[in-house]
Amino acid sequence: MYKMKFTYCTSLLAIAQLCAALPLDNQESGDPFAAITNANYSSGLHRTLLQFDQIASRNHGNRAFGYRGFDASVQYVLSRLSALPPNSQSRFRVWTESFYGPPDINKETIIPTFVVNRREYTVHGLTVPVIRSWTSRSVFASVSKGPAGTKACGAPNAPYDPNGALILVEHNKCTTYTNANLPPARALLVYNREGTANWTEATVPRPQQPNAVPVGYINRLDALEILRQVDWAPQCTVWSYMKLQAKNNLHPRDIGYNIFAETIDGNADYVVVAGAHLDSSGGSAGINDNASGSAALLELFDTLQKSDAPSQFTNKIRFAWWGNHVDSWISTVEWSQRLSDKDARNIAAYIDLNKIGKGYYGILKSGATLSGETDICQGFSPTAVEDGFREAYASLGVTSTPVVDKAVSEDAVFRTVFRKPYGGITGGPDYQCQDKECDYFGNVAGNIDMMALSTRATARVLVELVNSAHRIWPWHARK
Ligand SMILES: *[C@@H]1O[C@H](CO)[C@@H](O)[C@H](O)[C@H]1NC(C)=O
Ligand SMILES: *[C@@H]1O[C@H](CO)[C@@H](O)[C@H](O)[C@H]1NC(C)=O
Ligand SMILES: CC(=O)N[C@H]1CO[C@H](CO)[C@@H](O)[C@@H]1O
Repeated sequence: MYKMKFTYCTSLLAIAQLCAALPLDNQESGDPFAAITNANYSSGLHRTLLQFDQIASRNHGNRAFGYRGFDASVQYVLSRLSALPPNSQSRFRVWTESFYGPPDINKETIIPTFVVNRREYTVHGLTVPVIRSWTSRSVFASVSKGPAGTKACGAPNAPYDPNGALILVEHNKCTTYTNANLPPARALLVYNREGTANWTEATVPRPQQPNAVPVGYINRLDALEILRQVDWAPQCTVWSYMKLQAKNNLHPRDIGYNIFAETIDGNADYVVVAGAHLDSSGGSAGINDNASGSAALLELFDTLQKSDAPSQFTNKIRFAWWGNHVDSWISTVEWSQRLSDKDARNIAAYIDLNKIGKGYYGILKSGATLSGETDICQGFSPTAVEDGFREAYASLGVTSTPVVDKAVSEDAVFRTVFRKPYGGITGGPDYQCQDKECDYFGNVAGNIDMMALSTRATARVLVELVNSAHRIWPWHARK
């Protein structure tokens, strides 16, 4: 079993025990990564967060997707990424990828799409209540198989379960579908019986009474293909997401940008991604939420750009500033679908930084260790990121707090679509100022040193993962 090893020796005893076992080039004196793992990020973070704060002030007080403050945030990050130390070449490749904002469910005809393993399937006639009740434009859930026959119809008035699975059942002339006889359901997807025609919008049965559980209709061949994955390894969770798309794109939509910076050197077969979302919510400068994570990444980028470390990494680091969190992570969802199979395979792990400007030193505990879900089906160590942060914070002498991670943020696609080790850090809920006007620079001003420690912890985890990814995930190696 792989065991994280950190080279940060905090006491004389630790030095004697740990450093003795380390190869020469990792020792403190010759450590090529010390410039980033031991940097004090305080003054840089202070400056960067003030700049995000000013961007919000100049643009109606927010940096929200679809508004001027977001575009200005994108320009700001790009200007930082293109700044170079004198007489030097960039150690990073920098690029942006655009995506469309979510459709307006009040103005447009919406078709839901069901995505399993990056393949899209059309769902017909999804009952409107689900669309209205989804505050977000996509929903992540596991897939499971419902009972056969009339059992699938269930009994009236059984509750919709927001944490339930998307359940596939064969059509059996039910006039109503509820989840009474089913595992907890977020939605039922009904497929046509053998020998019957594919569903169309015109042929899906319309329920006679309001459904307690939302129902949609999916074609048999599609359902059987998905169910084969569920049957293939019963102990593994099959993840999916349902997203809402405009049918005709009649209304203009906002365009957003994800920004990426990836080290030029290093083995492209193992890319450790570290990301944060750049946008704020509508009524807020979003300095803790989540300029804090974006600023930490910018400081790590700057420090790496000025050091020799990027040429020493075994594998690659990719920083990501995601463009839209507020509308259900549409930026990561769209990106995950467009990535080529090769690029998807090459992702080694994901680290998310979210609201690190306040609260505690929270480490997201990955789903695998919470509920016994067996992501090990994929053969990786699902807790690599979590373990890394625990050790990094310990090496910095601070106490960390485990935080339940339901993977409902930018990390969701890494868990459910790519099935890669994921995790990250967060200061926890900011009951006072989240999404409010008071989330301006003053909300975090007293905590910059804390944020700097978290940035340093992130540097340590990044260095460790980027240099060991090929050992943690050897199966992934090329044939
Ligand atoms: C980093 O620098 C700030 C001042 O800019 C200081 O307050 C803080 O204690 C330093 N942190 C560490 C860990 O040395
Ligand atoms: C029925 O739907 C499936 C999957 O959506 C498609 O592959 C198949 O061609 C369709 N069959 C007919 C007769 O249209
Ligand atoms: C404004 C915004 O998108 N805030 C989000 C920041 O991240 C946390 C954790 O993922 C979310 O709960 C917030 O909604």
